[in-house]
Amino acid sequence: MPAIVLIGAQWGDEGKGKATDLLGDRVQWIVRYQGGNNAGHTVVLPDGQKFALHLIPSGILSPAVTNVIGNGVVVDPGVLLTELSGLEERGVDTSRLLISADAHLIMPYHVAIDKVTERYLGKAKIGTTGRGIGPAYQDKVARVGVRVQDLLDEKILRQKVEAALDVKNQMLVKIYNRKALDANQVVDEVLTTAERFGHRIADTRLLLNQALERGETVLLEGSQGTLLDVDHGTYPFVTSSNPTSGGACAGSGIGPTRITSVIGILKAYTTRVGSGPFPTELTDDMGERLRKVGGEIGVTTKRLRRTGWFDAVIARYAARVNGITDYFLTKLDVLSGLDTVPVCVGYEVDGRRVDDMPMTQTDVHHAVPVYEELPGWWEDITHCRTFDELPANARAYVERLEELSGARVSAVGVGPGRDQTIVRH
Ligand code: 2SA
Ligand code: GDP
Ligand code: MG
Repeated sequence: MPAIVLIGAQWGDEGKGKATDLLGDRVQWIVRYQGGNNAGHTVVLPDGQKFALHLIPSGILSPAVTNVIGNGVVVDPGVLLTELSGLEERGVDTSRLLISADAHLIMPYHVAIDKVTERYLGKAKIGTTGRGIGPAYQDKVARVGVRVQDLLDEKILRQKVEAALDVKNQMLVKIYNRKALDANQVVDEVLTTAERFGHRIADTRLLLNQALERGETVLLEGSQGTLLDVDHGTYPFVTSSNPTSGGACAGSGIGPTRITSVIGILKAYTTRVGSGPFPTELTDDMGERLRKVGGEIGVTTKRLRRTGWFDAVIARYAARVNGITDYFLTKLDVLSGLDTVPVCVGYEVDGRRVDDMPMTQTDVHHAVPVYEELPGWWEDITHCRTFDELPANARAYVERLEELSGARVSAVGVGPGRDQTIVRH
């Protein structure tokens, strides 16, 4: 009766979509437990077809899997329908998608407030995806959110939207000089949309626990990454949910004793999209090279991702915070063609050497990476399928990262395709 958690170990975009897809034939259920359509998970099928998933779990492309949008997710109803019809147009069977009755809805006012807040923050902006994620979670915690189950009771829905707009319209009009939203229009629109997915609303907490009791396997797919976690990340430059493994229980209704392994997805270098500290960031030609060769462009917003060298302080931190049992090291192929590859083994903070994530954000901002130079390799490794086929220096790179990172590296990615994976354990 195992539950497996799969999380991003850095700032997201480590290749979680590919890893989830890879496990699709070994699990019966795949669950998204936090975030919303801020996520962008890429899956490349064996026939070369490429899919970008935002709200729907990456398991939708595995025919035998039941997919769940868990209670911890925030759901934009319009985006859900667009994503569903986009998949259906490409011949994907979407009948196996359920949505938790307890998930919260992203309403049009959340999107408006997200965008306008960022604009007003100016240089201090978080660099959000503008999808209304933060404002929707704010309402959830403030206990004024609208939940998926409210779509089943029009009277309650109207009451909640009217109460919310009483406050939000004041904010939009008086503070941000924007137009007020009409409660009736918001409700009518959301109800029209909901008619098309009402049959998917379910008590997913109960269904998942019953599945575990029957001995089925559940994969909990994190989005974003450890350092974007609202508790454990580089606050305030974070998302508004818990992408770390702890969030998987709260966001799905599965108890922690069910979890048997935690797979950390770790890129062979580092990227970040949005504002905030990034100790190993490269703002020179080498950063541009990593972005170009690695195709580092936001899947949701098309923003260019910031790039930098591998940071072992982050990997060790992620191993601890998530209880990682196995690392899947992705995008090793992107590093081919370098004479040497620097790896950050620790930081220097105001003249002090530190090996672990500093306690304060001020120190994270001041952290200067201490590098170890590892010899590079020039061979194209995208066709390698066993660890032994890799050039000696590429193997040594993986082994050194494993030593530094606090968990074994069980798989290595050498390309975006499902088969471009070397399984070690
Ligand atoms: P938000 O919109 O409130 O969650 O933004 C807060 C911060 O979280 C970051 N964030 C992400 N970082 C990496 N990847 C994400 N998904 C997309 C992708 C991003 C894109 O797969 O490329 O397309 O831009 C993601 N989602 C949220 C965000 O950049 C803020 O730093
Ligand atoms: P996610 O948000 O963690 O699912 O990752 P994204 O889809 O946002 O970004 C990862 C990108 O890397 C996608 O374009 C993937 O197709 C690609 N990718 C995943 N694994 C590998 C790999 O091992 N090598 C290469 N070159 N690309 C990979
Ligand atoms: Mg992504």
